[in-house]
Formats: sequence, C-alpha cells, structure tokens
Amino acid sequence: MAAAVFFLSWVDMGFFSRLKNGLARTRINIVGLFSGGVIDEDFFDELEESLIAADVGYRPTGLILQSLRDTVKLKGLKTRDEVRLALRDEIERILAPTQKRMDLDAHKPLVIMMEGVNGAGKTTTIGKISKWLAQQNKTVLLAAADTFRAAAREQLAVWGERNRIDVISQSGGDPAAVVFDAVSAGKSRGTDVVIADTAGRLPTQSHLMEELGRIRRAQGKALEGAPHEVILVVDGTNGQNVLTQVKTFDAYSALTGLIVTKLDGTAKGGVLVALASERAENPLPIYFIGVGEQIDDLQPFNAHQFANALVGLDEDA
Ligand SMILES: Nc1nc2c(ncn2[C@@H]2O[C@H](COP(=O)(O)OP(=O)(O)OP(=O)(O)O)[C@@H](O)[C@H]2O)c(=O)[nH]1
Ligand SMILES: [Mg+2]
Repeated sequence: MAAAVFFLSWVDMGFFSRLKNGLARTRINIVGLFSGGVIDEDFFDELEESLIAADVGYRPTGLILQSLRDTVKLKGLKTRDEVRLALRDEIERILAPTQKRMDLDAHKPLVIMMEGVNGAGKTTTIGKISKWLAQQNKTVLLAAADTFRAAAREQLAVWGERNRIDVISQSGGDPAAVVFDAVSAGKSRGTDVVIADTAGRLPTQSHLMEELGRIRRAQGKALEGAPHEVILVVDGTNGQNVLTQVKTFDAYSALTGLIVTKLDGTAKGGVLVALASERAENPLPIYFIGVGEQIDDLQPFNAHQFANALVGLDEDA
C-alpha cells in the first residue's frame, strides 16, 4: 500500500489539529492523579506544576486552582473527564474577553500598524493576513516601513507577489514617509485595508520605541484617525517575556490588539492565559494566532478552541 494514503500532511490536518499538535509540549495534563476516584491534594499540586510549566503564570494559576477546587466540591466532580472539562471552562472563561474580530468595515481604508520585537513574525503574519483579507473580499495595500534592511523590503515584496497585492516601499527611505505614501495611496485608490510593516525593535531601545510615535503620526497626517489598529505581534515561544513586551509597546503606542505567533511546538502556550488574566480589567484583543510558517497557518483566535487544545480535548468538546 502506498504510504501516502495514510499520510496526513500538516496542511491537510486542519487548523485545530495543527494547533493541538503544536501545543503538545504546553499541554496541561491531567494524568495519573485519580487514585480510587479521589481528587486529592496531589492532584492539585501536579496541576499547579503543569500550569506554571506552561507559562500560565503564578497569579492566574492560583485563580484557576481556586475556582477549580470550588467547582469540584460544588458539583461533586469525580472523574478525570469531568475535571478536564471544568478546567477547560476555567481557562476559556479567562480567555473569552480577548476573543474579538477586527472590524474591517469601520474605516476605509482601515489602517493597521504592525509592531514587535525582532523576529516575532510581523512580516510573515502580514503575508498570511493579506491572504485571509483577500478571502474576505478586501483589497489590501502593504507599506514596507521596515526600511532598515533591504532584505525586509524584499521579504514583504515576495508576500505581496504571492497574494498579488501592491507594496509601497522606498529604498533607504524614512519609515514615516513610506507609511504616509501608503496611506495616501490607499485613500486615493479606495483600498479597503492598508497594513504597515515596521522594523523589529526591543522594548529597551528607547529611541526606536519613540520612533513608533513618529511612524504613527505620519499615518494620521495622511488620514485623520489612522492608524485604526496598532497590533503587537508576539512570539508565543517567548512565554512570560511577552507580558513585558505588551506593557512597553502599549506605553509607547497604545496597542489595540495582539497576534501571537509560533504556537506550533512551544512549551509556553499558556502565556495567552497569562495575557488575558493580566488585562482582565481592560482586555486587549488577541486577533489571530499563528501555528506555522505557511500562508494558511493563521486563524482568528477562538478561546473555546484554544482552551480545548490546551487541555487535550477535541475541537467540539
Ligand atoms: N514556526 C513558526 N514560525 C513562524 C511563525 N510565524 C513566523 N515564523 C517564522 O519566524 C521567522 C521570523 O519571521 P518574520 O516574519 O521575518 O519576523 P519579523 O517580526 O518580521 O522579523 P523582523 O522584521 O526581523 O523584526 C521566520 O523564519 C518565519 O518563518 C509561526 O507561526 N510558526
Ligand atoms: Mg519583518
């Protein structure tokens, strides 16, 4: 028999399977804990370790355990499956406020500015989103505002070609001038969405962090109110470091949302729970998550689906 018959490629697996597989190392396991149907202290200790190891963070872990203890007692939960579902519910409850669709019709053009630390996945994510937007029948224009490296412009140009969309760039130009041109062009062409790619920068590089303000204002000069979305792209494998990135980028440029990449193969996927918990009072939407380098490896964030993947349940559990 041809092996190919049984071979499921990464793409054929479907997004949920890729997410669940990708989170295998993060998985909050509920194993070997039920001796004689008793949910004992050892169970809660092991669960605590598992949550901390997944980068859920100490405070959120404490909250989850407290609620879970209450639920177990109140509902008299006894089996592993019952507890797994209750844990899923707890995690989903924390994540739910961050699940929000970007309003693509709020402005025309809708101007999106992408930022993040070096290598977080900004440019790749813009490529993936461009395809997703085309599927929503939206026209897109890209601004190559990462003017530091010629390679960055070329990388965006490749994604542009792949999606058959225009990329506005200037060799060695000023990022503020590039975004000004792109937003102006989007306005005059009647483009639905303009996305600005920016150079990677670290929260400690204050001059580069301040530059974000200049790039931002240039968009506002071309179109009042732009950028409408300021999105921080974070690498899921950075774990708890992501919390610092969110705080600093938010302080410099008032974020409106997040995209979490590289959830394929990370042991720290629980950081989404930490992010949601940290901003429980003032939720920052997680618009998309990425599970790979291919163009289809990006989907809108779904709290129920993510919580299921995290505890090892099926998509429709
Ligand atoms: N495994 C995996 N790799 C990803 C994902 N998203 C991006 N990458 C990879 O991460 C690397 C960096 O991606 P880029 O898109 O160039 O990151 P960037 O933020 O634009 O980087 P700079 O512009 O240099 O700051 C590339 O090798 C991507 O293929 C993802 O979801 N999963
Ligand atoms: Mg880039």
